[in-house]
Amino acid sequence: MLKCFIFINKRLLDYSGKAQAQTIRARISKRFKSTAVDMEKEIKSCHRGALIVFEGVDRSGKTTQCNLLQKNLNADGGDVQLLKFPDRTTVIGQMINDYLACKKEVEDHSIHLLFSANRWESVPTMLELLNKGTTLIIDRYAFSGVAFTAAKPGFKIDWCKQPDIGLPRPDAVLYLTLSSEVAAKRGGFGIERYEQTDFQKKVASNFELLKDESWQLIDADKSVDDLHKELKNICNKTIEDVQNKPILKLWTEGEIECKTKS
Ligand code: T5A
Repeated sequence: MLKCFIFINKRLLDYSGKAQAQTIRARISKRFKSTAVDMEKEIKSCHRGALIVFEGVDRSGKTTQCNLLQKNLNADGGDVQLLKFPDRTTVIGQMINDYLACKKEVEDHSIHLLFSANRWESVPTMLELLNKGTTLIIDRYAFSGVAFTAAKPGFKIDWCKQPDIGLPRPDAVLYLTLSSEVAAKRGGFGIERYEQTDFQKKVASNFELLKDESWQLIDADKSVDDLHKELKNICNKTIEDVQNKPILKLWTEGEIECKTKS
């Protein structure tokens, strides 16, 4: 395209001085410019979105920050969607909600598998969005699943990981740290099933065992705005870094097959 443009432009030199040549040159430049913009758009649409997970103990501010990021990254021209696990809108999610709100008892192994099933039922949508370039900000993921169940008596980390093996692997896990004492002072603590300080301490020590190279520990004991600025920078960098990388599988080797667009 560029060569063609230079060639035509050279030929137009023969007409130098003629108003007609100026008009033709302007038309070609305009056409070339719009093609370049289209090409840029096409290249961008081939980039995949990033999968960014927020984890942390209860009340560390995950939901507050995820909402702000979705709003402000989109306001800057990004393509960002928010997911939250458990997703309480599905049939499985409603069973989990009743359990968390202490309205129903569910056997501990069963509830663990339901939390995992609630993630797997979102995977087709997640992959479709990632492959079309949408970045996903996820409020809790498989790490919560493991850290919370393994805090119950008789559960081992390794058993707890099994049902989530092979989920899309996050490009970044942003783990918000907050002492359980500060968390307990924040609004609403103690309403749901797992919100007791001793249990949360066990959960926090389990999260420590799940850290890998994709994790970044962020001190969440700061103002909402300061924390947001820090997280937004990390998200922008992650989106940039992973756009041409494959989507990997969680806790196992291999890539997730990318279904190319028609
Ligand atoms: N669970 C989850 C499992 O057992 N297995 C699993 O597989 C999964 C996925 C529900 C429970 O399910 C368990 C873990 C949980 O116990 P949830 O729906 O994420 O998980 O729980 P929520 O109650 O929605 O969220 P959290 O309790 O985790 O709170 P967040 O999202 O960390 O905090 P947020 O943003 O809601 O803020 C809490 C309070 O603090 C204030 C807010 O205004 C709010 O009042 N706040 C701040 N205050 C001061 N400074 C800041 N920087 C603040 N940021 C927020």
